Amino acid sequence: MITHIEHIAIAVKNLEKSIKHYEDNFGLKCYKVEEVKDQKVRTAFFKLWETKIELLEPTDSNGPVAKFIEKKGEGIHHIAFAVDNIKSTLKKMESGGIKLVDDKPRRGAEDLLIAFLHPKSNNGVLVELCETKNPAGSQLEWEEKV
Ligand code: CMX
Repeated sequence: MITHIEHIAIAVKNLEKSIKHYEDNFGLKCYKVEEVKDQKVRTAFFKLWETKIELLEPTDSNGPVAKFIEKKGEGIHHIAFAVDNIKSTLKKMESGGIKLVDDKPRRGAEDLLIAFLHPKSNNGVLVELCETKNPAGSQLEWEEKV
């Protein structure tokens, strides 16, 4: 049901400084900066084949990334797995006893359908499931999934 690692997200205090770090020292190219208002973050994306590195900078001290940095400092915030069908994956996870943060998919960065699984159910790692929009499907079909 998991096809690949969609992204690895890193919590950072200063997005511009961190973008420069990954560009200058790792030779990666940031292709997009996007604010996700409801998650209280600004994000920056780098592509490495089919996997992305996502930097997360908090925009509000009450948001999940600000709380994470305050508690643990900068570092890996979550791992996101790409799945073919997020709804059925969530159902399967829940029936297997995994604690869900989101019991139904919602829209995340890059216009993906996403849902988080609680770190307490995954060896202390926050896990995100992502289903990419089917390019062949209509917007309506996609909306119906949310
Ligand atoms: N990775 C591992 N553990 C984490 C964590 C993370 N990213 N975030 C929180 N935790 C742990 C805390 O350390 C804490 O553990 P202890 O009880 O052992 O101290 C526990 O989870 C509870 O943490 P909290 O600070 O009290 O936070 P909440 O319970 O209010 O929320 C969580 C935790 C995971 C439900 C919340 O952060 C969440 O809903 N996350 C999903 C959304 C998100 O992270 N959005 C930002 C990214 C958005 C994007 O990529 O676009």
